[in-house]
Amino acid sequence: MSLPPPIVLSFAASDPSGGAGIQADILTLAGMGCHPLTVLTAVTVQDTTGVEDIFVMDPEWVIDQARTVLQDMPVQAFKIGMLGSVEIVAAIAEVISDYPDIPLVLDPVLASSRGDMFANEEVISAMREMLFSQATIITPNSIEARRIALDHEDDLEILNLKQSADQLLQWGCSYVLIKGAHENTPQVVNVLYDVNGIVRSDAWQRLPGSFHGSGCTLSSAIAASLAHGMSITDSVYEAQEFTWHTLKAGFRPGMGQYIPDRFFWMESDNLEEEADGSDD
Ligand code: PXL
Repeated sequence: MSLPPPIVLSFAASDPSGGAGIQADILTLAGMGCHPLTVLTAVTVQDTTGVEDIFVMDPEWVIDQARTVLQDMPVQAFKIGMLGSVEIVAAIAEVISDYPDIPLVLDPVLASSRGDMFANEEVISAMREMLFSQATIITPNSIEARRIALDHEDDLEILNLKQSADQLLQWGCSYVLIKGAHENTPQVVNVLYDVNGIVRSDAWQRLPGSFHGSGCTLSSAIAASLAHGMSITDSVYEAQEFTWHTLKAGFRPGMGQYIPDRFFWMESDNLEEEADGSDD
């Protein structure tokens, strides 16, 4: 029997389309050689065109799912996606506070890429108060970064991204990765900040099309890299590279958005390319 791969526990919601949510996390973690443990926070009803309904889990069920697997298996990283309610934020905050040495990647999901809302003002406040100080890294897009940094929905343009990052870091997370896909720039520029300023900045070719699940893929890929023992800066780079390739290989299975291909590397062409590279 072989040794277990690194284990990552993801708290997230089900997306039956397989594009985002816990399904994205499972595919990404498996694609990056990790074993996924999954704690469901909610069940959504959605396809590739939009969200129709959300059923939020009872917080006791969230706690029970997590405690049961945590008592059985050692975990190398936590990842948190859609939360669903203030009570679930509190439940997860309580569980993970017992594991302060395990890195935590928090994707502060406020809405789907199509604009379906997943978090209200109360959930945003609860995240700031109970989860940010426990997070190794949070991964907002630029809209979420500005929104969470402010106490109200108005004047979203008054903060630049550096100011937003500084504000988010003040709530206690070690790193903030602000994703730039929504900014009006020729390339997509993702910037990693800590309290001293910019740690790294990576520019990627902007790909055509609208994707469903890119944020879940990126945050899970960071958690997978951390679970493999990589540093935070290397994890952030590795995860961006993995995610960019999943988008480049993305496919459109339905009538809506493209879905990232988390197993792009299994394409025979890609495997052959890699084999050629290793001969150098
Ligand atoms: O990408 C954010 C996200 C997270 N979780 C679920 C989602 C989405 C986006 O649609 O559906 C369940």
